[in-house]
Amino acid sequence: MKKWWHEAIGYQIYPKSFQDTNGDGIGDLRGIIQHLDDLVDLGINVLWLSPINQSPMVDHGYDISDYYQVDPVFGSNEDLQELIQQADSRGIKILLDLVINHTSDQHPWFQEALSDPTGPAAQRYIIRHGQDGPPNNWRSIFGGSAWTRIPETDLYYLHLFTKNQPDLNWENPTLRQELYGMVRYWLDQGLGGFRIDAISHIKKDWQYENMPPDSDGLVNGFEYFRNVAGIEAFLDELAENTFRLYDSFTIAEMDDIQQERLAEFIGDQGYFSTVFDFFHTKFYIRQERYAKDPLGFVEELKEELFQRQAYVADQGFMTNFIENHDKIRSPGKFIPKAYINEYSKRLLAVCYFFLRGIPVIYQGQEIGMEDYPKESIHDYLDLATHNMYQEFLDKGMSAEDALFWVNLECRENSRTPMQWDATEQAGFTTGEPWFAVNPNYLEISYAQQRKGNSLLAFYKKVVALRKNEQYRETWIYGQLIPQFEEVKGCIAYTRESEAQRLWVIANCTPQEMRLPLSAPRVVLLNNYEQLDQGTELRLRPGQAIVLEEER
Ligand code: TEU
Ligand code: CA
Repeated sequence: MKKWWHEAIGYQIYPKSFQDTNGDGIGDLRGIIQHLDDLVDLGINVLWLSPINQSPMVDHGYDISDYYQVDPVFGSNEDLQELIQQADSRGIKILLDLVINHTSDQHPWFQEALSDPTGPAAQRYIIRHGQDGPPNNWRSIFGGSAWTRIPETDLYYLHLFTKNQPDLNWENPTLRQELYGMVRYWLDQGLGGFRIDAISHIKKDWQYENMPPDSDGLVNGFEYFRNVAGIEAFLDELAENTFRLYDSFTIAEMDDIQQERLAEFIGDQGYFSTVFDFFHTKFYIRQERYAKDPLGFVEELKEELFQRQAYVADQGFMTNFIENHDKIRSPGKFIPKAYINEYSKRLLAVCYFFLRGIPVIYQGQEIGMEDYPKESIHDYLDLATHNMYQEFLDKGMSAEDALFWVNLECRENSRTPMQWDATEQAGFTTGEPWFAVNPNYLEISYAQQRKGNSLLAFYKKVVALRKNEQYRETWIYGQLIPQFEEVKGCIAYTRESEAQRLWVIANCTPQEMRLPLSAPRVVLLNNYEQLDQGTELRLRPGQAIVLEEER
């Protein structure tokens, strides 16, 4: 069945870092409104905002203290209303971030629970007795015990993320209805839908068992709190009471769904429209390995990519992305250091944008923003980052090495302010930015790329080709067939429908690549100016192209 959101081309905004308009150093909703025309220009039609609800910002908004209010730092509920309308009038649907695995510890619900931890209101959270310590040895996803003691009691509450993000008790039917009511409230405001945070964790294995611990006495208990049997009842009820009533578009943050169960999650009657395809998040290019085995990385990635594309094909649509606010920037993640440049950034865009599924761009990706390694751990703000550093130290790493690894892998790399122009603070703010601007804004900025043959211009071409009337049906519904799989360092596939055969070919090696593709084809996209087509196809190092086969 065709759905409106099959045509979605998404863009993620991390509001704190997008555009400040009042000089307080923090991005805001007016800043987003100000740039709507840029987004129209880029060609996107769905805009996902990381959380903007009222929050103490311990996890930058992923800790909500009032689901019904926009945090004053971002603006007002009226500003949001205006954003929704202004976006709508430009053909852009807004997705808010739905954070319902946990709340902030400052949420009145939790404050109520603390004041009477055995009373009925406390049933909204997961509170257990501990004997000489926490109820079990689960480690929080962000490090440390997943339990925190409630002062003056032997009771502990569960938090899979920071201790300021207590997990909600989804077993409580009253709580579930309260959440559904809140979701409907927002859908009534004219949203396109939601990106749904950490939703794979809402069901816990009710036995809360201890498991064999690591050296710190704790254990990663994912099998007890990720996609646990019984979660489907919650998800179905959620969808039935909210999303399905509005034909909304939902992207769930839900990794590790069993392959056989995908249709149940994202099929026609699924709980969500789509889920992010996280398969690539574990891949990071490493210099030492690259030196010994230059193409091993691409080969492994390619194998898994095509396997994923094949198994999802009959079940639904995944959402494809190469960056978000929880990962480092894509150039540092996928490209060997010596080859990070305008060409290779274009190659990344070509490789993922034409896969089967919904493409999403993360703010700054379209201008090629890069990681910003810090000189001191104190320059980082994120709790998860600091916990990561501490865990490295606990494992016996030197402070220098720990910082090296944090710089390589920590999620704050992608949270530096958007680089709009070459003025002070990259045009992000007239004040002091909440998080330091990457000093490379003099070389990499939006203003500089507005004209000419820039990465931004290339992204516009990519989006335009993905939306082009002539090819759109094939990009959305056509089959994906891997090509030249045996050619090392080549990522290539065709997208096929009865009427068309479109080729996407990328030479991910630093050498020329020759491919047996003889008949000339129409070049739809090319990250270089030229293409050598003769009796065979000759790709330059790092060349990536899209061709149409003439039939
Ligand atoms: O991220 C959840 C998160 O940390 C995942 O990467 C996690 O490892 C996965 O769910 C395990 O299956 C989301 C947000 O994107 C992040 O920014 C927040 O900090 C987090 O939830 C807590 O709300
Ligand atoms: Ca501001």
